Amino acid sequence: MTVSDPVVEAVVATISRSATEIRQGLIGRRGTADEENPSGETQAEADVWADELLADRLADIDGVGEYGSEERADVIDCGGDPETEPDTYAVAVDPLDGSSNLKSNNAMGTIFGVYDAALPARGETLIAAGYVLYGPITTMVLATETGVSEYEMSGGERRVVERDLTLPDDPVVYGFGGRVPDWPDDFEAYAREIERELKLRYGGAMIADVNQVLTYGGIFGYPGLASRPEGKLRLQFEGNPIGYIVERAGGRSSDGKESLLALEPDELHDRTPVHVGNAELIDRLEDRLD
Ligand code: P6P
Repeated sequence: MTVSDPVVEAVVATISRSATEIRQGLIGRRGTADEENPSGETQAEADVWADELLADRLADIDGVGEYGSEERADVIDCGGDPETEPDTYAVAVDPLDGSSNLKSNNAMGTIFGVYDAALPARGETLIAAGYVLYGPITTMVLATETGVSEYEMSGGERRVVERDLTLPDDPVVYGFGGRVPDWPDDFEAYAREIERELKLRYGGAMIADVNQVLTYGGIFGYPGLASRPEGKLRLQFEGNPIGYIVERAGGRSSDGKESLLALEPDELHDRTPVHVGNAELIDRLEDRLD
């Protein structure tokens, strides 16, 4: 099932074709590079390699005006201005979300967002967002204005397995990042309520945990911490794309106060608290947080 916008379809097809190669390329790249990413985190060899592979291929697409990555300090100018030129977009990528799971061989993935604006941009300017999940099966979840679809990936191609993916009404799972002693009191109180109602599913890679929420219903959150009130996750590369997907699937996103997609970014690598899941759980969270 292709996407109607030809530029978005070209981006999605390029990432689909690269997914099999990235998964195969993880073998032998489980070490760390001698570099840090712009967020000050030690890069995995695979982070750098996957970013270079995706940058080369996505920057070449007509209609991709900019490429931004969690692994790069600055946006790459691909020869178009998403602010002034029609059908010209900015692509933001987290090449390997959860790459620290490589060492333990646990799930991780690639996140992408297609913004109809120059980066850094508000999530409301997204026209498509998705992720590839390197799990037992390589799958892609893709959200556009028309809804959310899930694909199984094989041999560089994608096959649709779910055309209208929506959050189940009755939540089942939850996963909250950060250490409990570092949670603000109001978030801890909320977490104590939720842990009595739902089952814990937290694996260290946001998209694998979010995929559980999309499959079973529930909530994933990485709150602002006492030691880091801005939270850990990046707005452009993690919060906005995942918020877009979950909202298109009938759920909500929030930084604790409002939809992630409404947040006005200052910098390309801004961090934000991220909460996504069933609307009633997000509403309750916002009511709980002072
Ligand atoms: P922690 C991975 O590094 C990531 O950015 C998200 O994918 C994940 O949800 C979170 O950080 C894990 O953080 O503190 O549990 O290691």
